[in-house]
Order: sequence, then structure tokens, then C-alpha cells
Amino acid sequence: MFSELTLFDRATPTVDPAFAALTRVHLDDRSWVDVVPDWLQGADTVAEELTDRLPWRQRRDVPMYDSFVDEPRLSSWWRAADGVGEPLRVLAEIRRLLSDRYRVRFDSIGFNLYRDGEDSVAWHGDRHRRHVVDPVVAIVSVGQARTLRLRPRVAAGPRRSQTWRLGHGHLFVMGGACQHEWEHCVPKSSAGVGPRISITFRHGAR
Ligand SMILES: O=C(O)CCC(=O)C(=O)O
Repeated sequence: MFSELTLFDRATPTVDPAFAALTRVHLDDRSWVDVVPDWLQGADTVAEELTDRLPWRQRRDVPMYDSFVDEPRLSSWWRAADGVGEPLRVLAEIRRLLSDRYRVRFDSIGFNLYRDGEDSVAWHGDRHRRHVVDPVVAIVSVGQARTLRLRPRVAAGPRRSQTWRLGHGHLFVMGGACQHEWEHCVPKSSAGVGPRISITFRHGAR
């Protein structure tokens, strides 16, 4: 599936432990995002190995009138509580570095496979905000870049969204009140885009 990706990023996967290229963007006085372009080197290797190794599942949880339809992407999950190591060694390193930096114990990894531009996720805030106050959600993206949008959940005037392009090893971290007061989405793309995997680290897994 990832065979059409660029060949230049097939290096052994590694990340910058110093987060040297990190930029923090304050969405407002309670919510922020951290962005590190190209944080993960060897992103194409990670994309290929995850595609081959993970048990990808089709979730049916998009409400539509009085029934549920397939989510337009495939997913897979890893939980520390299951006692099995991360599917790739670099993910253990990433989990440790993120936990140290953000001072929370990231204990689950959700993997989302957007096969092409038809795959997407609608506007939402992560559900675990219901039992974790101000959760930090970290996303490492591999494969083709896709647009991620953020907009305030409630706004007095027009709700202006902010946009990032995430793929090829980018790290994107949402924190503060972001899951409570902002929502995010990955819209469909008509640009003939190839596959992307978002690797999402969360804490307070249930
Ligand atoms: O794919 C992404 O970058 C976003 C994933 C996401 O929002 C989610 O799974 O809740």
C-alpha cells in the first residue's frame, strides 16, 4: 500500500529526543498545540511496517439517522495494560519521550489508516475528555500529508478553523483545554492523495 511513497525516508526509525524544532501555538489562553515537522526519521519504514503488522479493523460507529455506518478509515489499538510490547521499537521510545516531556503516562496508542482521500474523520473532540481533564493527545503522522483542522467548539462569531498539513513524520500535540473547547477533523481530499497513518498517543486509557 505504501509502495508509492518516496524512497528517501526508509532509514532506521528514530526521533529527536531534544524536540529541537518544536513550536508551540497558543489557540487561546487555555488551549495550545505543539508542532515538530519531520520529528520521526524513517517514517516510510514505520508506515510500511505498521500496515503489514497491525490487525486493522473497520469500526462502525458513525451515527447516521437511526443506525450506524462504517467509519471512513481503518483503526487498530495498543494498550499498555495488555502487557504486550509496542508493535515497533521506535514507538516505545516515542511513548517514553512524550511521557517525560508532557509529564503524563501515555498508556494507549491508537492507529488510524487513511487509505486515500476518501477516508476522513469528522469534527470531534476526543471522547476520553469525559474522564481525563485537559488530556494531552500526541499524533505522529506517517505516509502522505493530510490536512488537520481545528476550530473552537463554540464561538460568538464565525468559527474560523486553523489548518496544518500532517504526514512524513510530523509530531502534533494538542493540550490544555483543546479536547474540551476545540474540535478537530481530517477532511476528505480530492487531490488523489495516497495512504497516511496517524499514530495517536493518549493517557488515562480505560
Ligand atoms: O488522524 C489524525 O490526525 C486525527 C485522529 C483523530 O482525531 C482521532 O482519531 O481522534
